[in-house]
Amino acid sequence: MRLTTPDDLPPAVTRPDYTPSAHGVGIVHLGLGAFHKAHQAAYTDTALARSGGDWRITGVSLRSPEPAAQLAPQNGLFTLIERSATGSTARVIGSIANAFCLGPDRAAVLAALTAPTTRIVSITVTEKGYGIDRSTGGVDTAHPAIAQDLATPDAPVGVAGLLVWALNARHAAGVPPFTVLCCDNLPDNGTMLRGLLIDFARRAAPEITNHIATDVAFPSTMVDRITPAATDATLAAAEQTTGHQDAAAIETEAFSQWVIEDHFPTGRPDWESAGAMFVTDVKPYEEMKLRMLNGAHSMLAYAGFLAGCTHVSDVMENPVLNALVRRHLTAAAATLPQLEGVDFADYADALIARFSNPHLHHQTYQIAMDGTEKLPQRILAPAADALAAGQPLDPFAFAVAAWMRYTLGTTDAGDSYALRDPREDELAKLTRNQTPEAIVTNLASLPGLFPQALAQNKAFTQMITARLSIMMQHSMAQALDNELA
Ligand code: CS2
Repeated sequence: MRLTTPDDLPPAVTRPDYTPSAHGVGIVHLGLGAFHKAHQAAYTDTALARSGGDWRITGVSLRSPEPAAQLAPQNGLFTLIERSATGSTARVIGSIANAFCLGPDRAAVLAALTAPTTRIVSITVTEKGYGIDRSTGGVDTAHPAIAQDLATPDAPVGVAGLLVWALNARHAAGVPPFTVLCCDNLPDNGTMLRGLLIDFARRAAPEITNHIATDVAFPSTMVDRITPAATDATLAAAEQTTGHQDAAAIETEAFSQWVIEDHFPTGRPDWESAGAMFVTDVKPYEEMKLRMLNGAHSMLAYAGFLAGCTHVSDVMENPVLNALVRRHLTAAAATLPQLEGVDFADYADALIARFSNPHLHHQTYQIAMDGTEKLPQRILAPAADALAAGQPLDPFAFAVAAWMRYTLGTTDAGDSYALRDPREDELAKLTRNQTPEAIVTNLASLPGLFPQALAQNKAFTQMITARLSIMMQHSMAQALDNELA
């Protein structure tokens, strides 16, 4: 039988400690993917149990019909399997009240965005979902959703278009604005989204620009929970544990972290009761996580995938790669200002343990996607700081070379794979039949990617070229051996 009620679960499965239907909706979430379900939905579930409130979630996927098709027949319920190195637990989450897909459910989504009861709109659409021009901080007019929404702002399909449309409609109706909560792995994510919306509004609805700039809160957040894409094995494990079929089940790690700027003029759930940390400045936490966790992740994904490692835990079992992950974490930590109460060496140890978790089947290929959207904040910004401070650049040069090698789209054995990067056509043009030198020069001058100081630094580009040459002329395995020789 399908999971449709929390009332009929075996004792080993944790159920919502509240009556979901007794709580109204206060949050609209854009981007109803695995990460939202493992992170914000889980925090909200705990906060509802501990402190109550009308804070359930209307989840919206902007394009894919699957999340709503899986969740709606289950009344929004789903199983969250939490796996640590030593064991697994399962809980059923009750915080999602509605699950919509923007296309077919447009009227319901727009109604939710304009409802006075909606006080927060949170977002996880991945780095590429926003349509930010990284060189200006404004909109990328070539981004499909931005282009469409600028042309027809009254029928929005993307994040910027929907939010500006909804803030405009609320303002016109005298309804206070919602708080906009970006939960993607972007630096200074609240400020970034604010800049994007202001630029979009200037072009599409100038009369609302001032309201967005002065009256709308955009708290920044650092979000963390490693969440692999669900597989058939996930669904089978959920069914075995709960005794119910669950098309929306996901697996994640036991660890989770959420650091949030406490700026919610229209209220918020009691997320601290679920372990969230409220601070006045999220930036140092964000930088630590982006540069250490995500930076090491990207490096190990490119090098590991090409060295034949399917999962992150396989990477960690390879002694050379394991040592390179540690080296990368140390180099990234050296670029960070001190953060009170946090020891970066302990944080690095914890990351090594998390990456090594053998029960989490997190694919290197999943992390490798969208490299052009991830590299700037994860690898290139710390590399630029390391350059300015005279710190070692080899770890960053190796990571960049591994990404460049990956963009070629074939393994050392000659098998091809899909790149899955929004700029893959551009990448193909710049790299096809080129020498390592030309590839480095071409990719380093891609707009919005390399900070100028790095692109123009011969020593750094030569360090990348030397490594890329070995990767292309020999193999990733050879490059790995050379790296630690
Ligand atoms: C990963 C992240 O896929 C990726 O790019 O680096 O999704 C990572 O697992 C999360 O940020 C962990 O919080």
